[in-house]
Amino acid sequence: MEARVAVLVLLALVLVPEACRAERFVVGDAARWTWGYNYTDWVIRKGPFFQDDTLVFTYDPPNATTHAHSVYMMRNLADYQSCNLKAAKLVAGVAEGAGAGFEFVLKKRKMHYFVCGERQGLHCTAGQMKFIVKPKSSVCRD
Ligand SMILES: *[C@@H]1O[C@H](CO)[C@@H](O)[C@H](O)[C@H]1NC(C)=O
Ligand SMILES: *[C@@H]1O[C@H](CO)[C@@H](O)[C@H](O)[C@H]1NC(C)=O
Ligand SMILES: [Cu+2]
Repeated sequence: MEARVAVLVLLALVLVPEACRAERFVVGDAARWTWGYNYTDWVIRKGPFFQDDTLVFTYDPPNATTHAHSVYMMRNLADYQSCNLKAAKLVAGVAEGAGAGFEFVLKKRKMHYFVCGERQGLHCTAGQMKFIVKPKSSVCRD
């Protein structure tokens, strides 16, 4: 029985092409989620993104020496551009980026306006901690 299951798993791995699996991206790669990194540029280099891909936000919890970061989703482009957090939705709090980080699965094929919400929007305006992702419909990559 065990062997039969193992064969089935192996078969599934062989039959599903590598290119058709959702991927996992650490936002900012080695820079992680931090002040002053150009995430707009990161999105251009890493994209396109597909539905069911996972974005991982990793950042240290705040202490005496490190600044706090967070993840918010803006409601629309205007709020994103002006870094107006009034109607923004909290995605991950200041302590949620610790360790392996916070995972966000791109389930919907809509515009996702991600920003850091710290310092009343200063991390968004001056710190470049913002980016837009619109996942494509298929997880099959070129
Ligand atoms: C960030 O990268 C984008 C895309 O490459 C570029 O248009 C923009 O000018 C950059 N911003 C800064 C502040 O360098
Ligand atoms: C604050 O956090 C950073 C990053 O996790 C760590 O390297 C540093 O030792 C911490 N400092 C204090 C005072 O706990
Ligand atoms: Cu921040």
